[in-house]
Amino acid sequence: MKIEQKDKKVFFENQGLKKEIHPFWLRERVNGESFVDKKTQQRLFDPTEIKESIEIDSLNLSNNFLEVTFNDGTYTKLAIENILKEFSNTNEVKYIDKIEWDSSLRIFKNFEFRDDLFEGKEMYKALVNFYQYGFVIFKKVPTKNNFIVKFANSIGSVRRTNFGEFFNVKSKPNPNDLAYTSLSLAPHTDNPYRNPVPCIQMLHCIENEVTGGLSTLVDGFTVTQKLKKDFPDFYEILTKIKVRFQFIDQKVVLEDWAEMIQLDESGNFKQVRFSPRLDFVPLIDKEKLDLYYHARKKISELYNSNEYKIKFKLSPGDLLMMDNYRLLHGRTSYEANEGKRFLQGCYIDYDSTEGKLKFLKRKFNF
Ligand SMILES: O=C(O)CCC(=O)C(=O)O
Ligand SMILES: [Fe+2]
Repeated sequence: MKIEQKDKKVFFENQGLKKEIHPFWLRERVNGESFVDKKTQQRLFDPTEIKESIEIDSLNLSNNFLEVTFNDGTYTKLAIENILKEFSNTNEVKYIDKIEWDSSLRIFKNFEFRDDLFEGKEMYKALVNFYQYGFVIFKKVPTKNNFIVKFANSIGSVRRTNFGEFFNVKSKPNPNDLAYTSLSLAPHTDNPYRNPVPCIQMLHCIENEVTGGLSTLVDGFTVTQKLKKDFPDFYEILTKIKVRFQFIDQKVVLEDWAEMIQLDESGNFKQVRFSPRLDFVPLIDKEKLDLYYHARKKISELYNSNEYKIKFKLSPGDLLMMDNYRLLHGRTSYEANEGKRFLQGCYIDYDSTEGKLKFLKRKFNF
């Protein structure tokens, strides 16, 4: 890709294709001190007030910069690199390739907590790890005073729900969710009934004295790729039918309709939802339902099979951060009389991790 100029016009060339850049587009990017606030990098002018007949009066193109004077008298010097960056218009985290994994995943790098973790290079590496594998584990995270909230707010902002800012995962009387029992939990994604679904879940282990109660994780991305390859009809129907997910509590009824495998506008993986205690397929044709039920059974078998599941024990101080759009999580059962098992959980959204990652990338010039 490169930038060229001819007859007071600016062009960008990409793979042999040359196109003119709209002068208005360049005028909007005028970046002198009186046009853009240095601190916030926000515009000090309203681009909707620029006259539509804007044209270029003079141009100077060097290796790194484009200097433009417009017919309304404004002048700007733009970095070529910044212009080219806007052409691809892709989110930086999309460049981090997902690494598919299954039960053979053995070594995963852990990141140790320290007071300056959130501003340092280790956090950048941890976030890259998170985007590659869909999860990351932090060690030795302080366990007093609901530290998870501070932790989450140091990456971004806690996403509060009707469960509160955070929730205590322990076996309790009259639970409103099976998470608050000592029963095993099959692989599931959290809160598929919310709109939007919380993007990222954190689970922080405070105490874990029981022999069971192992944590389980499954890569929904790996499993859906497998389904797509081996059972295309099942994949197809699960990406098409919008299922109703519901959660009914004392003071709230939460419902949302969505596909079990949701694709983005280019047909690529976006999100999985799976929580077979909370899903209700609409009343559609019997033949379609027949296929749907077979497909759901197959994906459930894959999610639950030992081929894709990793199992590990969280120790006090361990904080697991996982992508709730990509991974499924669960736990094995435990005997509550044996000792204490206490985790604290909360959610954050992608703007938190993306915002932090981009900030650190710029800070360290990665
Ligand atoms: O107890 C656990 O390890 C996980 C519980 C759970 O699924 C949750 O809190 O979302
Ligand atoms: Fe859960």
